[in-house]
Amino acid sequence: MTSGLSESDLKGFLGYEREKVEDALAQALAALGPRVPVEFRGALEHGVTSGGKRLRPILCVAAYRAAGGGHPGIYRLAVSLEMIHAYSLMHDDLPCMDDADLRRGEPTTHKVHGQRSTTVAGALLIPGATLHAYEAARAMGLPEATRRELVVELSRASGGGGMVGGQVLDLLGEGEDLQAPDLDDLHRRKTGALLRASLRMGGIAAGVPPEGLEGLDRYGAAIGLAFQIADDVLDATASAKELGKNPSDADLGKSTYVSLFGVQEAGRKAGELVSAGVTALREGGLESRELEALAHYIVERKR
Ligand code: GRG
Repeated sequence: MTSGLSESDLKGFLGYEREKVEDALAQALAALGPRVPVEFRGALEHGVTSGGKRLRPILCVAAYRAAGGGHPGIYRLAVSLEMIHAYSLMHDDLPCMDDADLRRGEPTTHKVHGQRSTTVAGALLIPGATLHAYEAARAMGLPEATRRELVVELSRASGGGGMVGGQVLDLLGEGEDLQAPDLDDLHRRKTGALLRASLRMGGIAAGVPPEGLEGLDRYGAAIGLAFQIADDVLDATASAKELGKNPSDADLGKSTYVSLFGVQEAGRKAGELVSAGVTALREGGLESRELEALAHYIVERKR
């Protein structure tokens, strides 16, 4: 039993939501593709459709529903987060960053389509995702102020104070012994900001009241960090084959929650963050078995 949903209900929920997300992503690609020069379309398609848990859009949709939203167009909005996530992985795997050959059990995008196409396709996804979020919010009939708010959320989470800023800290931290406050700051930005924005965007699209948004925000911040701690534990305890990716943090000389605290203590911290996230949600007046189950899934996943 994963708190919130039984294991089989969670499996069914994730399978169903992933399918809906894949459909919305295929439609996003179909809209973006014709505006992209033909030679870059292969890299674009590879980066966006090569699998993955689709966690960010699923969190966004679950937050939307928890906040009372019911428009089916939420999937279109939610995949703007996955478009940013996809670009970040494509660029992260490039030789000038982590230089990875393997992602999601398959060769990385630049290994298949080359560095030039991967760089271009990734760059195209950034404004592509922003525009996509704006258009999706319009199609949902959301007021102009809400559309702008959603685009600001996505852009802020992706930018210098968020994911890109965190990636810069990550690159600068290679070979350094980072301590807990620095590691928290790095990961709140690099991984946490987009996960947190996933929750906030779902809430904003549903017109959640301020205390509900605060609950989603605190839940998002807590599970964002828990996600990273779980990632570090997996990185230290599972093989590249099991994880479907390389190189490991140790190969790259990165400080991790495991190098700082050890596997057991890191796992305990992740568990505490999950509980804090679920409590924050309830304090915000939101009841969601799906979000509760997702919080547990984030730290119990095997990939
Ligand atoms: C130009 C400095 C600069 C940055 C560009 C490359 C980049 C932007 C950002 C990298 C951000 C990054 C790689 C964050 C890691 C997040 C993370 C833990 C990814 C794994 O997420 P999962 O497990 O992946 O959700 P799946 O495969 O399931 O989609």
